[in-house]
Amino acid sequence: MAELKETESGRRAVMLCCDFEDSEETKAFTEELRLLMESCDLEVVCDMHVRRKNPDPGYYIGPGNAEQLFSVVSEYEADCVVIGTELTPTQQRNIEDAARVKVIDRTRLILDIFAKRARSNEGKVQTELATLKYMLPRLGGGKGKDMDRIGSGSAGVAARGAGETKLEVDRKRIRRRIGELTKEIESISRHRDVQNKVRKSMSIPRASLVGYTSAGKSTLMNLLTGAEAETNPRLFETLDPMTRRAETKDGSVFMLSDTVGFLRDLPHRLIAAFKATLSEAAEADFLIHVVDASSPHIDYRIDSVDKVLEELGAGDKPTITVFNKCDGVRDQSHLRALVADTPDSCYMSALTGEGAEYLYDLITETIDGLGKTFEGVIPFGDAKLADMIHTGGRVLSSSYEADGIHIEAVLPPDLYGRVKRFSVK
Ligand SMILES: Nc1nc2c(ncn2[C@@H]2O[C@H](COP(=O)(O)OP(=O)(O)OP(=O)(O)O)[C@@H](O)[C@H]2O)c(=O)[nH]1
Ligand SMILES: [Mg+2]
Repeated sequence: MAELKETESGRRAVMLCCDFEDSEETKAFTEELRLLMESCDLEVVCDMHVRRKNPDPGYYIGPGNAEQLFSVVSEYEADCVVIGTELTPTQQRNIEDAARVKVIDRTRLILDIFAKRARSNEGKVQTELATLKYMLPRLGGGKGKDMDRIGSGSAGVAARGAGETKLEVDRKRIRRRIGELTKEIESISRHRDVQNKVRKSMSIPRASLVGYTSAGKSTLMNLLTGAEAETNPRLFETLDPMTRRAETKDGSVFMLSDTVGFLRDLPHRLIAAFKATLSEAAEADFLIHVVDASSPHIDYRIDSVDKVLEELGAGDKPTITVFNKCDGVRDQSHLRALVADTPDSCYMSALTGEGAEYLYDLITETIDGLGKTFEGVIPFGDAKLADMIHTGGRVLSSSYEADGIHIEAVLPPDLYGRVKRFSVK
């Protein structure tokens, strides 16, 4: 599908970042671009920085710098230039003309990684849609010839109507495909809505793992639920959401979802295309934000995740922050300071299980905070409700008496609503 061509893998690339300011953020952003490039098998042969106050509307890096690129590319015998931003189609074309080599922007890199990782139909459809929308305004210009990489069927010359150029045919084909994919995504969203309703009707609290890519979400998922989600240091290992039942040590049951990781300035079209997948976070009762505590860029990443959450309308959900990978942090006092400064947080290692008990305590507290305490007597004729309380709530005491089942439990609001008529308080 939309992957960079086979021949582009393992290619020599000039990495170019525009530094609008000199900050830690700029450093973090540059390091991340390098990782994205490596994930696309591009070898960074030259790391170039251009200082500017503002992006140039026609050339992003400015016409002079674009001209200079030509000699850098020649000197390093590079096959392409990667620029750390999303370029407008015009900027991309202009830089390609000046540098006389293919120019790949950051969005294209991320789309390519998503295309490589997508396994499920949902992941593939969402990635293809985002890619086509990215490509449509870029067709026909520069060294891209992006159309050659899309889809399996090729609308060649024979498929053209009288007077239509190849470009027009390509555009038509892409628009048609975008229409088909949009419909497919609507049906995926409907299916997800039904699933969410079913989960909601089970009256079990729902938690969603969120965090920067590679923070250890899937590793934590496996620890808490016994699932066997793929874990890998590569970026964006998880694309397809997974939900499993989990239970804390003192019997609080919850459903836990793992989903796609976040990244600074995740391309907007990707967030839009992945709305169905990302809605796991927006639907959850509470979030578990996993942070890689061994990274030097903790604040930058927390901030990036918070921004995406806000965009998804999940910014004000109850959130537990887990400073993960504590086994890789030498400075333990730093970890303790992080936890002290962050409400509802703990540090642990999802890999070794060290510190998991603190997370379990926080989950219990959060679920209790969501729920209501029920104290009542369930008639024997409604024993099913007692079963639901045992499954979906945290039972503090329960006994069979002559008049029914006496139960004291902390229940999620939905379930509390269903049994409150038997409350004795
Ligand atoms: N040392 C150490 N490594 C960890 C820990 N948790 C996860 N890892 C490693 O970090 C890498 C990324 O872990 P994943 O669980 O795949 O991360 P993720 O957040 O699911 O990543 P994406 O799905 O790409 O967003 C893997 O190589 C894990 O083995 C930890 O507590 N300690
Ligand atoms: Mg993962």
